[in-house]
Amino acid sequence: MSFENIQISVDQGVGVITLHRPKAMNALCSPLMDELTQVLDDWEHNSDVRAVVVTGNEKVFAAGADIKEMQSKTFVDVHTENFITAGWERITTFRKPVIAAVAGYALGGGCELAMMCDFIIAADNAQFGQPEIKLGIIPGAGGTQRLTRAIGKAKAMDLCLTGRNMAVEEAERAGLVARVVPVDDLMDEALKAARSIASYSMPSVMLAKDSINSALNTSLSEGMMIERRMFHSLFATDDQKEGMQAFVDKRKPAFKDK
Ligand code: DAK
Repeated sequence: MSFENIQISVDQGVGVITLHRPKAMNALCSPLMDELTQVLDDWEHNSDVRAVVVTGNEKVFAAGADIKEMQSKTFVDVHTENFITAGWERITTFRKPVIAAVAGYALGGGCELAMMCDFIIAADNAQFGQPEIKLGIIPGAGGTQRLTRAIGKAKAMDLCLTGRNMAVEEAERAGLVARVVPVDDLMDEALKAARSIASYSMPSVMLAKDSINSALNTSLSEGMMIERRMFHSLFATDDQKEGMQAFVDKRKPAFKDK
């Protein structure tokens, strides 16, 4: 597969998607989102891909949806076309873990795309923001919803209403990013994390992801029940036996995803 707006590679169980529209600050135009969807559709069923890293370049992760593409659209256009909605939802339904490796600007839809990933590893030059208010609109892909759940109402209001950027230290303190690393180490760190996830038993990795995601949509008691049932179900796998036997034998487990 070759694409115009992204670059892809697969190595050691990890698929890497690099957003690549350098002249437009990686603005997320519809063709780019379609390409992202196509790759994720393919990798969902590709057993060589056990974890995914989505990244940009050193200066920008993505500066949002493509303003020039949206500029002339009317309410009727965006509503009847269901403008860009379908492509944007794909990453949230991808079942294997996805890490966002963010350097530079992650603004508007760029910040929203990063938040759709399972966690964010950020470079020390990263900046996050929802500047849509400056364009006369509001966020449309989770900037008022996922951001509020991630960092709370006060900071989400501050960012969405003022449109200011949040530097990476503040983003880490607020709980938006999992770790901050020097910009030169970003891809090494993201790949190391993704490879370590890829080395585990896929059934347990996928159920861990499902269980954490259920925390956002359930009461604590319902979530605990989901977690308990998923925990119990993993005792039906060979990999649970292998993982525990390997611990007792003081050796590395050889997981088979069975
Ligand atoms: N769209 C289109 N082009 C963009 C762009 C964008 N978001 N961001 C930058 N560019 C283009 C610039 O126009 C410029 O193009 P030329 O003039 O060279 O042709 C080129 O990239 C370089 O940008 P700058 O000259 O501005 O570069 P600087 O280093 O000076 O500034 C910047 C970098 C990132 C601070 C600045 O470019 C900037 O503020 N960009 C706009 C950020 C922004 O407002 N983002 C929010 C966009 S609205 C939805 C899903 C998603 C969304 C909505 C709905 N659904 C699923 C329904 C999302 C909406 C948004 O993201």
